[in-house]
Amino acid sequence: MFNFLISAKVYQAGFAAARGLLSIMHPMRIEIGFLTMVLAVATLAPAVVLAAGGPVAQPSATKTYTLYGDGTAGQNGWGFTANTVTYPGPTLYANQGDTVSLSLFSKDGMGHIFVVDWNSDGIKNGADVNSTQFSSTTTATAFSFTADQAGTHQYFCSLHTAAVQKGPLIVNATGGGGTPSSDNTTLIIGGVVIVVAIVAVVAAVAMRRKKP
Ligand SMILES: [Cu+2]
Repeated sequence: MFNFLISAKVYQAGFAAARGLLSIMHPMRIEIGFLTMVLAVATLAPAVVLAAGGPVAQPSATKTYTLYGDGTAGQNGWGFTANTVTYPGPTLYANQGDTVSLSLFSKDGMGHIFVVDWNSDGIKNGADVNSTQFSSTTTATAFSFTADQAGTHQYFCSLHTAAVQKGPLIVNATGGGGTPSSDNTTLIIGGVVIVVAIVAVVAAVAMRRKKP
């Protein structure tokens, strides 16, 4: 709605400038030139609005992480590498709707199961998603899930429990919350470009007709 108000302002300013230019160049053709511009802008404006504005969520992407799990007391937790295992483990980030693609390894050679604790109760149940059990220190076990719930969540190992292996998963909300301010900037630039282009075309046509 705000976008439409801005675009209307831009086009009004464009029309005023174009009218002034045309009245200097060829008074007799003001109305024809103006009508041409109105038709052209009416055709192009919806495309600009669609391209620049609207509550369109950013396209989903794939976030890729490598995680090493360790359930051995004194060195337990998760790490992006075998040598950086901590408790709690490193934060995994995603935008809502992203696919999180994990390559899972075992640091200590024991079996682990990676769980996303969507319902935040510390155990694997309900809508929680989990990998298969993995224990290889050298061969990755792949596990992907959709980050469909915005907010700060935790992941953990269901075999060693969250008390031994857990870490944060932050899912940023996208879409439905209005459009970033940069969208308005894009819209204004798009509107100005179109108006200037139309003025140039109409001016060129008017000048050409003026010649004998
Ligand atoms: Cu484990």
